[in-house]
Amino acid sequence: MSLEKPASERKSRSRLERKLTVLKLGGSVITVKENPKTPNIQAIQRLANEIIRAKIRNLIVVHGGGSFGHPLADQYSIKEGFKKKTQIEGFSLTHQAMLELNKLVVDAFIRQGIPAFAISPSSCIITEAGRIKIFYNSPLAKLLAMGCVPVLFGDAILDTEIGFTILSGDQLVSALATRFNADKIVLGVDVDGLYPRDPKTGSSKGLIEQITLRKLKNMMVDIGRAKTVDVTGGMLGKISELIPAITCDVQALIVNASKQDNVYKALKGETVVGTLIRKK
Ligand code: IP8
Repeated sequence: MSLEKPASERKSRSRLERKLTVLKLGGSVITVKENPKTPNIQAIQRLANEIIRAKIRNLIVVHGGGSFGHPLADQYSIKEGFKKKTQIEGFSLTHQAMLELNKLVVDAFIRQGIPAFAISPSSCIITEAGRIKIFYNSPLAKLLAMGCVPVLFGDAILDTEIGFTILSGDQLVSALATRFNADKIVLGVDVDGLYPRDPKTGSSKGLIEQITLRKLKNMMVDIGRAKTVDVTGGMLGKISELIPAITCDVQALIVNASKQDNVYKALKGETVVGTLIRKK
């Protein structure tokens, strides 16, 4: 009796062992943040076009909540956990809103010829006090082996300690990159990268083009000591979620996905304006 796996399974494994990119499309890029449940269809279509043109083989896409998930999650305090019955409606509504946005994204991808396949994080992940605890990732692995592009999203999710919570797309990106041995994370946001100061308050100077994990952590400690708010417009908080993946040698590239061809260039490995974070 041969213990060797059938040829089909061997092929699947070798595909999975190939390096992979995890792309996050920020909610502020693919939705109009000021108007509840308003997609930015133009941006979604442009990004779909950039992805297909980049001809990336192993790719997982995660998108954020923007004006679909966040207003409802805030209204019903979903992140804080299950405290009163009236929140259950909000838990459902937040998830449904994310499904609506996910459908728009996946439809646009399929129209462009991307073999996209929607995966609901709440159907395969359970958190413990807000951190991913259980992740049934076999369907995702099989989809990748088949050449599909799984498309996930930040979601309203069940939690072993607090009943339910919000799983951010950023935590999900990091977990996916680590579990699937990615070599690169591309974080598509609505600013050019990491600044020592918030670009939204006027300063456009001083974009950090490259930073090591050690320097990044020092920067976070300094900001913590100064007890100031996150001076990078929330960016440091997002990046702190990526630390587990960067520690495992995954490179993270932050680019402005609101600007034409930045995601394309980042996926292709071409020179692009942004911030590259490496372990060393
Ligand atoms: O926009 C949160 O994901 P994010 C999604 O990546 C929800 O923080 C449901 C608010």
